[in-house]
Amino acid sequence: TKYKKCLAFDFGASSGRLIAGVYNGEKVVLEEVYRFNNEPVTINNHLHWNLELLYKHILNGLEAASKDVAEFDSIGIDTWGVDYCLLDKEEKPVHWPFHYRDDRTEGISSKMPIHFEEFYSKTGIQFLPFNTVYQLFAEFKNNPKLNQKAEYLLFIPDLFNHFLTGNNKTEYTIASTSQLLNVNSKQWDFDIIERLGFPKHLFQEIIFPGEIYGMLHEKHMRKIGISNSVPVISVGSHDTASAVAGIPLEHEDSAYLICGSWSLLGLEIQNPVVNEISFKDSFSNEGGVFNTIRFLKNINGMFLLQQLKKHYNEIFTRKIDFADIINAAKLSHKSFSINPNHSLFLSPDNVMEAINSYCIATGQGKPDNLGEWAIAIYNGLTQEFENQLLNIESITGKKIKQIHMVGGGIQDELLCQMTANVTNKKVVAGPVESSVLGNVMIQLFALGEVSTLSEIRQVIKRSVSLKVYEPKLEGLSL
Ligand code: LRH
Repeated sequence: TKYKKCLAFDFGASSGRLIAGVYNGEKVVLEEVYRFNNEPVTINNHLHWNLELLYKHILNGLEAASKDVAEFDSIGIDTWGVDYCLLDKEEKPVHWPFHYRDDRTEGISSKMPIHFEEFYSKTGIQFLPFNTVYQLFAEFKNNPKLNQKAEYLLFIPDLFNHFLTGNNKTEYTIASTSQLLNVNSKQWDFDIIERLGFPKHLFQEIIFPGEIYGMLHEKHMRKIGISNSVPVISVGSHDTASAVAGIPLEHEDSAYLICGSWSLLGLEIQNPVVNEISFKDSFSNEGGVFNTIRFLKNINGMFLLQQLKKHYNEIFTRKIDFADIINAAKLSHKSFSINPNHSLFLSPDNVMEAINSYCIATGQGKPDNLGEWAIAIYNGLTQEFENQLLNIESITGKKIKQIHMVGGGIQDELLCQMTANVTNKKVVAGPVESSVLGNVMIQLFALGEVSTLSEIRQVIKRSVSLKVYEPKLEGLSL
């Protein structure tokens, strides 16, 4: 069999990576080619993507990949959702894209002519203050000249695909996070767009995962030193869409829990569920690969533990890493719990103070050491998983049998075991690299190597090892 080599760029909260997925007709092996920093930059007091540097990193990554003896067959890019870039008539970014944790959308939703219910009934997307629609509304409000200036809207993976190919298209799964796509037609909802006063011409043709975005531009081929062009493939360019594609799901009644900065908990379904209860419980119907719907809820995630490590190390002289946090949580005598989705925890300046305020306000007293802050996070996350699983069961009428946990966060065994314990369900953990695998597999689909989603998942199952956590009822010990 001829090997295929697919290059996957995955842009995560602190780093971006280029990983090669090598397929031999049976399994995929991942090899890291290039890794770079992806911290936001502050410009005029606002948080932005570090655009110029990232563009350089993309080309450096491709150059590194082209030095390898085995040529590569295709490229696919995924990033987190909702962020976008506006380009002018010359196809130049009007400015570097904002990062969704920038605070310019604060309070903006109350100024909009469309209410949550109506948004939800049309788009099926849960309210999150940073959804593209609120970012865009804030941006046009602060800068009315944009109406003349902005010609194209591209989500970040579209923007990078545009750099590589020269084309302007919008990939469906990431567009679905915008709250501007109609949940039934899977096309732009121009009724919403017009009522919000956004120029119609901003919105580009929607293309679906598995289609070709375009061919790598000649100027890049010359720069990186390759002689045959390669397709840039429209993968599930929303990292969560790629992550779901990359889970070895076997049953319709298995839930998934993607553990990154965010915890994304949900089900893969065939048709959107948009009703009063799903609205009240704030569940999204995001677009998935192969025409599926990702019925899911955004819950705060490893971001909280990352902030705990960062803020603790800024304040205390004893420096800690994740192992210290986990041990301290296990040894904590007192128990605390937070609601991880409380607005205190979206972008806290000091997560320990945020936890203290929350615990005091909810009558739990005041945590005051690493173990107590940590256990407040673990309890808060896992109890929220349990609450939302119950909501999923009551909304869909399904009884969830097991939970597939994937993403970097599953390296934390305490999180996996506590999730099994608190939900009283079997947890199947793996793979860590589900976004990258999902990205690579959709490329292999576009190249004609695999033809269905279940075939994709069989390849993944053969390629990774999974770890099972059975629920234990006797406390937290592993
Ligand atoms: C996870 C994620 C999530 C979005 C958030 C902005 O990385 O893409 O699905 O809601 O980041």
